[in-house]
Amino acid sequence: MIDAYVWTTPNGYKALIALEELEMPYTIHWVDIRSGAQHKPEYLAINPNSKIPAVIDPEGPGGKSIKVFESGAVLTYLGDKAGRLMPAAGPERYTTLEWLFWGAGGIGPMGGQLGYWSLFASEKNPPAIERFLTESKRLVGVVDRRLGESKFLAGSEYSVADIMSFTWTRAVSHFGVDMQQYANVRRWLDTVEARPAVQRALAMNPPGVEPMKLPPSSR
Ligand SMILES: N[C@@H](CCC(=O)N[C@@H](CS)C(=O)NCC(=O)O)C(=O)O
Repeated sequence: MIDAYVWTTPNGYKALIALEELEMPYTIHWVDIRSGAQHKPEYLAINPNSKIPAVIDPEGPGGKSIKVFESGAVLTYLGDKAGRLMPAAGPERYTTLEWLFWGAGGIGPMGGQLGYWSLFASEKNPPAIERFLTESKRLVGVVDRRLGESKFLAGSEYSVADIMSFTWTRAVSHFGVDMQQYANVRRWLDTVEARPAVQRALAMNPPGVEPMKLPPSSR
């Protein structure tokens, strides 16, 4: 049984979506990042970077327990273990990795900064909002062009690359990016969001915690 260390944020949902899609048995450990649980020594032993998500698989490679942190590594690990949503070899694997890394270095951190500066920062900083809004729009434009030529990010098949960027692309529609300009992205968001596994994951919430309220989506 896999142990999943998550919280209800775009990065946490990536791991939950993958586990649901791959129908892997797992136990959820809610790491309350609002109260600093990610900095506790017991969690640092799982993820030295103090962030969610992370997983522990007691039945890892060679039958040995393995810890995996960073959402891109978690998705790669789970897809490889299941032999689904992650091509095992060939050019398709590298295309999937391209988009996976693109999500890790692009829409994830830029969308996260946009959310912070536009919604959560205690002081308004217009240049910071402008910088991350401009970059997030540019990145959503990249996805839109890609999805104009390909049904999913890594090609004709849904993969971990879609899971990687779905949650943050969806999030920036609440942070000021006008999705009406990106018809291919809206089609893709609707397709991914409609998947039963995605619905199940997005409905998860730690007991007694009020779901985060965001401004309306531009979708
Ligand atoms: N590059 C990391 C980013 C993970 C990340 O930023 N997680 C956030 C939640 S969305 C977190 O744990 N924040 C806690 C903190 O910053 O202290 C990944 O892709 O896993």
